[in-house]
Amino acid sequence: MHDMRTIAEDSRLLLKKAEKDGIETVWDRFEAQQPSCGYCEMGLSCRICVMGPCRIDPFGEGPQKGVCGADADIIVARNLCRMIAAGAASHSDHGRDLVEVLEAVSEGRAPGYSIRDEQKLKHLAIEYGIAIEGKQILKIAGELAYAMQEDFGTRKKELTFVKRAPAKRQEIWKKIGITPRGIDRETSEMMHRTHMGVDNGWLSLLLQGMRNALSDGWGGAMIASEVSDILYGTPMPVQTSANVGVLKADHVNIVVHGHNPVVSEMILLACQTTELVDLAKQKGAKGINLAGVCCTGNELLMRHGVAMAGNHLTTELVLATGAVEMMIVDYQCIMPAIASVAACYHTKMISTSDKAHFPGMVHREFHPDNAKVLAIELIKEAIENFECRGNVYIPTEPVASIGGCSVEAILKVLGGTPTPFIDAIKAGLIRGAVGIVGCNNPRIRQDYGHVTLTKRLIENDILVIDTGCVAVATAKAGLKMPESVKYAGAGLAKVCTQLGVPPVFHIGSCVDNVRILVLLSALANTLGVDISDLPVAGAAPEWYSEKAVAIGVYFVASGVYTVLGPMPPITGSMNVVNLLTQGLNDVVGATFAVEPDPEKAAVLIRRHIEGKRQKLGLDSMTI
Ligand code: BF8
Ligand code: SF4
Repeated sequence: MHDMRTIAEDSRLLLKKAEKDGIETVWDRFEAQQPSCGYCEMGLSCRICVMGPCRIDPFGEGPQKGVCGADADIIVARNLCRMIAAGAASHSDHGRDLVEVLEAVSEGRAPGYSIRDEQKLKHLAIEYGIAIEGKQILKIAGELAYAMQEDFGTRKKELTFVKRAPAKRQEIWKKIGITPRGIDRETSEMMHRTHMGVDNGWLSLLLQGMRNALSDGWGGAMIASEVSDILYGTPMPVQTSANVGVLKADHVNIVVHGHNPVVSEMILLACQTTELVDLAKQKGAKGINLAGVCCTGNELLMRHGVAMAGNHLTTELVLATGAVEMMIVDYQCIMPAIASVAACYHTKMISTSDKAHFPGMVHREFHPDNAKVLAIELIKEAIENFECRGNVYIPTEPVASIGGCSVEAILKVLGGTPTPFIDAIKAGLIRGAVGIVGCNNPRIRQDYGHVTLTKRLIENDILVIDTGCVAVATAKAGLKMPESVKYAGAGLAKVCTQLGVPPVFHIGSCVDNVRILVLLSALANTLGVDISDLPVAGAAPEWYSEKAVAIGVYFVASGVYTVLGPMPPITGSMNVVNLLTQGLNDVVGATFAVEPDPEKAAVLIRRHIEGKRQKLGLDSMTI
């Protein structure tokens, strides 16, 4: 049975252990929810106001309108747009937290934090029109934080980073009126428009949905990614390892979970202090072992090579090892069930964000001014907890992997410009590139979508760039070492071998999907074309979250054809389905496709890439 739930060996073995220990997991709860509500699956239920809740009968026999008169198109579009708004808000609020840390650093209110990439700080300040000549670095940081905060509000006509997009793309956005103005403004307007009795045009709603998503991709998430680099360093290639085997039976194990490096970076610093390492040794451990899960894990992996214990569906199972002294969480993708798993073992569960409380966790709130001290206190408590440990079961050996493939790192490997990469594409050695992003979802066998699609693409000479939980899946599957070229086609293998890089690049956490936008803009600008002309695509084979919806929509609105695994809740409106899968081609030059089978998704993507190659006048194969 567990084989059907996951392809990851560590998850499979730990599921057996969890069963033995009487632990309920996400898969059990998923099964208990079946069959799920058909109205909700089709997007046909509405609970926006209390004249309802309402539902539309998809068979045409029952009601075709809600109490207010909203039809299927309106209800489906509104529901989707509210998903985009929630996703954009999540990334963007994460970005705001980083800007506030940057501001606190500039004012000397954040002990332990610093400016680690002055170069990037200066570049961004210039991009924001700030004069930097003769100014102290902290002064520049303060002015940049202020200017970025302006991007969140309503004082501008367009976001600063919109200028990063190719000119042709900016023109398209302008022409159809979806250039994002303020980060918070677009989310706020989206929520306004979807209130009962405001925007009842399914098309105009979806256009605002795209503008909202763009305010995430070219706004809030881009700020989150860039400011993280300023504060914690721009990633460069780094050796790491992945799967539950990164936990060490003879060490104090601490796991960070969530998304924002504001907390996890301080935890890392605390774990490295000699005093605490000595304390761990006094308590009979060999040292302190910090590991990550989900995206805050990716943040630490990218910048410091911190090992990765697992992705979304492994988060409960990591605790079932009995080897974790403390799990420290911030926000996003943290299942509220997780503390009840920890309660079966000695693991202490700590929540840290004023925005995110969880049942069964001890709440210890992190702010820039107390983070350093609090991190040390927590690690001490984790060390004290080592002696409470019971039996430990760490069933697998970790798999070696390379992370840290920021755009800067990729350009460095290429000698400073994208030209060698473009030459390899022109020569047909590399057919194209695909960004595979997103989550795990119990609807799909864990990691099967990610790993199968990645393998099919690289064996057909398509470079894969991944983030988030996909990046963890392919690391666990051993696809991220230079030796992994054995899985690649001859052309891609040749280029990767020459450069000494793997055929699958780990480009970061989910907010780092914006690095893909920056990379695509660089490629498009070098070729003098739009992003939608490039032989590239996006995919989210196992997505689950509202954030993933926002990401998918900003990919498509930026001109990237994107294939989803799970079907979004839109099938109740053929107008919405047709627009997203066909009509958008005429509007933004890209569409969505939905294909749960990764083998078939690979064929769709290869066809798309070969089509784009042909249009660009590059050689073409028939698939
Ligand atoms: O932001 S990939 S399950 S952990 S939502 Fe969450 Fe999805 Fe993982 Fe990261 Ni992204
Ligand atoms: Fe029903 Fe309209 Fe209210 Fe939605 S907004 S719950 S469709 S009355």
